[in-house]
Amino acid sequence: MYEGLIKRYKKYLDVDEKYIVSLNEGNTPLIRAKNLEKILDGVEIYLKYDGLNPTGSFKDRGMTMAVSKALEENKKAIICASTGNTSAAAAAYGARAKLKVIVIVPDEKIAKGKLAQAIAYGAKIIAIKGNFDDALESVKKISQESDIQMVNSLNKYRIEGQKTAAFELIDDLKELDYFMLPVGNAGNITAYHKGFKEYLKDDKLKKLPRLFGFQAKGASPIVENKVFKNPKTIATAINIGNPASWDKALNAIDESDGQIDAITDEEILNAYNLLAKEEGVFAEPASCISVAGLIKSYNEGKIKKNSKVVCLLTGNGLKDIDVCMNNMDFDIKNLDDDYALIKEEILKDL
Ligand code: AN7
Repeated sequence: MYEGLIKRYKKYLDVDEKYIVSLNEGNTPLIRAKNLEKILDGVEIYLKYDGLNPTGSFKDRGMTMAVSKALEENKKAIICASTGNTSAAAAAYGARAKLKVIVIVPDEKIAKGKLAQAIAYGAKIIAIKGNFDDALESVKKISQESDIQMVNSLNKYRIEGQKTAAFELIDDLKELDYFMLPVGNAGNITAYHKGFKEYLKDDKLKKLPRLFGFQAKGASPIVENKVFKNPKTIATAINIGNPASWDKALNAIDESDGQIDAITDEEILNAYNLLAKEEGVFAEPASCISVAGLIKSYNEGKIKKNSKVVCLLTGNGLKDIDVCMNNMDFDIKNLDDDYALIKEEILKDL
C-alpha cells in the first residue's frame, strides 16, 4: 500500500517515523498530453498533475514534512500566510495532527474553494486588508516572538517534502529536457532544483532539466527585478510581489540553464481553456501558467525539436470555480422538462 511520500522517499528525508502525519500525498499522475502535442509539433509533453493531492495542491508535499517535524519538535501550533493553497494544506495536516492552526490570508483575494477548505478543517482564519507579502511579514514576526511554528516555505522542511515531486518525475520518466512551472513565493522551484540535484548526485539522473519558471505579468518581481507593491493577476495563487526565495529561484534557474518569464492573464486563461477542452484536465489558473509558458517559449523558438517537456499543474481547477464561471464562454440551455424540446436541442448540433 502506498503510504505517502515520506515513507516512499525516507532515504532522502530526515523524519522520525513515530511522528509522521500523512494523507498519503504524492504519487500524482503524470499524463501524456497527446492533443497539446498536435498543436506544439515535435515536442513530447507531459502534465504532472499535482492538483490531485489530498487537499488539491502540491502544498501537501511540503506540509506532510513541516507538520511531522512540528510534532517531532513538540510544537503546539502552526501558522502560515497564504494565497490559499498553503492555508488549506496547513489546516488539513494540522487538524490531523491535533495542532492549533492559524492562517493569515489577503482579504477578498483568495479563491473561495481554498477558503472553504480552511473553514472546513477548522483553522483560525485572519483575513487582512493587505496582500500575501504583508501577511507573510506578520507570520515571520510572530513565529520569532512565540513558539508558533511557521509552515510557509521559508520553513526548510517544506522544501524537503516538495523536492520529492522531482524524484517522482525522474522515477517515472528517467529524464526530461525542460520543466515548466509557476513561480510565486519561489519555494517550489527551489524544491525541484534541490530534488533534481540530489538525484543527479545519486546517479539516478544524467543531467539537470532546464527549469523554466513563469510569473503572471501583473506579479512578476523576479522577471522585472523589482518588488511589486500592488501585484495583480487572475491567478490569485501567485499574486505575490516580493518572493521569499527570490535568490534561490535565480540560483536554480542559473544552475539549470533555465529562464524566468512573465505571462499575461489572457495567456493564462487561454491555457486554462485549452487544457480543459483539449486534454480533459481542469487545473487552477496559476497552474496553467506552465502550459501558457510552454506555448510562449515554443513560439519564441526556445524549445528544441524532439525534446521532452513536463508542465507542472500545481493546483486543482475546482479550487477556484469563479474564474471558470466568470471567464469561460458557455451557454447553458434552460428548457422545460419536455422531451421533444430536449431532443430537438440535442440533435440540432450533431
Ligand atoms: C497553485 O498558498 O504561495 O513559487 O500561499 O498555490 O512555491 O510559491 C501558493 C503558491 C503555484 C507558487 N501554484 O508556488 C500559498 C502560495 C499554485 C500555488 C504556486 C502556488 P511557490
